[in-house]
Amino acid sequence: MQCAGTPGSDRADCGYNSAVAQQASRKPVFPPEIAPYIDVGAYLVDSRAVAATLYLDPLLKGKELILLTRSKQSDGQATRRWKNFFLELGYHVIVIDSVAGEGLEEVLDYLANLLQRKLKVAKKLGISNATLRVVALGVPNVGKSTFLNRLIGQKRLKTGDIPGITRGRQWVRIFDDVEVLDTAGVLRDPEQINRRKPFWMLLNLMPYDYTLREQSVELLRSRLDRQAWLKLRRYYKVPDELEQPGDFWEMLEVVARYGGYTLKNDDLVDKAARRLMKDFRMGRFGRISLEQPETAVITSPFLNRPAVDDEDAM
Ligand SMILES: Nc1nc2c(ncn2[C@@H]2O[C@H](COP(=O)(O)OP(=O)(O)OP(=O)(O)O)[C@@H](O)[C@H]2O)c(=O)[nH]1
Ligand SMILES: [Mg+2]
Repeated sequence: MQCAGTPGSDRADCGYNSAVAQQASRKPVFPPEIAPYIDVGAYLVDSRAVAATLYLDPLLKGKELILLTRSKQSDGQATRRWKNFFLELGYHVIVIDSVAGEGLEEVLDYLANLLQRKLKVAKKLGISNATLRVVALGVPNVGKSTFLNRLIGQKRLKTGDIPGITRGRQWVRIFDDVEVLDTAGVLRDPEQINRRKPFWMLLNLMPYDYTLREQSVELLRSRLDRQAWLKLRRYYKVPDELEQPGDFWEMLEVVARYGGYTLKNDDLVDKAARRLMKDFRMGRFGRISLEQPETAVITSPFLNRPAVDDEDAM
């Protein structure tokens, strides 16, 4: 398989892409036969690009817990509207930030509540040691392992800022009666992967790929409101009279000008694009959401009302 990184890109990029191909070929991230024993499918979804990072597994229908993560980096109003969007569909949803610690108490309360209900049902059936089983799911690098480490309260699972850190599955007992399963990134939507990729590259959910740079930069440019542009202008020391960039090229010219170079060859275009995307991720232009519930293309094939959440469903 050909590596899709920049020509001459390192082996890590190529390794990632073969992992992508493997998972996109519908290799399950957990054995389907364990689905009936899982109580909660905790879906980590990036609150900056909810539709582009959303996957729901039909095997866990009715057990969804949607976690809108990295809340400190997304636009708060957009995240609230996304929360309402899922609530109206009947899903349970919690806004979290695993690094800042936001929303984790609410997750623990939610799990404690489910555990109580499971224990009650188990007692009725004469089962003495019931365990609540939670599986963390989501696209590569979205923050599954970081979230679980925060729940556990220790760094038990390997994390890192490149996609593909978790390769296999790992069960971890977090309390006497709660177990969590960490999984590798799920990519089960081969038809829609190309639409999602520019978002993923912006969010560092996949390695830099020069063939996507125009789409990714244009995506970001088109989402910059006046306030974000003013922040960017200040950050890159752009003269006040300069108009907001009208296209991908003008956008990169701003970055290059700040760096003291011109976009005279492909390497320098890449340099400017990488720099812009990194600064966006670092929050230099403020908290930006790339998708809004009213306009986003939502393609997760399994997005519909979950089953009625009652004790019998446990
Ligand atoms: N600011 C912020 N950073 C986060 C958050 N969650 C994860 N990260 C960062 O995102 C990067 C990826 O986190 P991981 O937990 O390794 O992601 P993953 O989904 O397990 O990744 P894979 O195992 O590669 O699929 C790390 O650098 C984390 O510090 C969050 O809520 N807020
Ligand atoms: Mg991981």
